Amino acid sequence: MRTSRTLPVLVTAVVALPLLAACGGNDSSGSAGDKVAITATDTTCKVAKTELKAGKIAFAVANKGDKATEVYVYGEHEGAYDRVVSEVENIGPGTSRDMKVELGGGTYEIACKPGQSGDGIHQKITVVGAKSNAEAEEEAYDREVEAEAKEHRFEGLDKFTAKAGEKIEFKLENRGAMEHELKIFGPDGKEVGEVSPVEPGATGEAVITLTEPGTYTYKCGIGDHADSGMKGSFTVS
Ligand SMILES: [Cu+2]
Repeated sequence: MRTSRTLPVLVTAVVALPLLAACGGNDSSGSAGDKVAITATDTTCKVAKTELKAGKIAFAVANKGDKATEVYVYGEHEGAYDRVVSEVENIGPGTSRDMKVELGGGTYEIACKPGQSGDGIHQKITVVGAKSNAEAEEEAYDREVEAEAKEHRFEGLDKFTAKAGEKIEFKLENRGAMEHELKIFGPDGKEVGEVSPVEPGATGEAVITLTEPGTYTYKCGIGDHADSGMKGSFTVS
């Protein structure tokens, strides 16, 4: 009985130590722990630190605006900041989301897009350190296309075209009641990549480089979905 009475005191002491440690020794102002805060409103996009160290960086995005927002990290490509390195979408008003990305040395732009459309509000950041590694480059892409799958058709791809060499992130939102996937085939009929089967209500993605010009075809490879209408084509020029 005696020993059990002293136990809560001990637990309190142990818990209190890490809390005290967390309060001191934090040298980076404006960040939550090791995260770099991005505060988005309907008219501003504030990045707490604009000079960062190369490596794995966690941004904590807080949407303090009235509209849903999305935040992008753009890398530089031939003088323009239009190479998507990372993004987080559908951040509702009053909510926060984390965005983790590995950045090599160089300059980047962070863009908040209130209302999830347009070019957004850009803030340049400088990353100090070694140039980006191959792994991070692999995840970067030129732009994205959003498609939806239903029984039995794809939507969002009928007007899609691309230029040869473009690296596209295909995003597939499954708005149907069955599992669907998106397989893409090059002009020679060989598969160039796929968004693996996606559960109803979920979203899947794949970054695919459209190397050769020509007519590409796509389909859902599950069951007889393609024959029921889940197929199509697009042109790469
Ligand atoms: Cu399907």
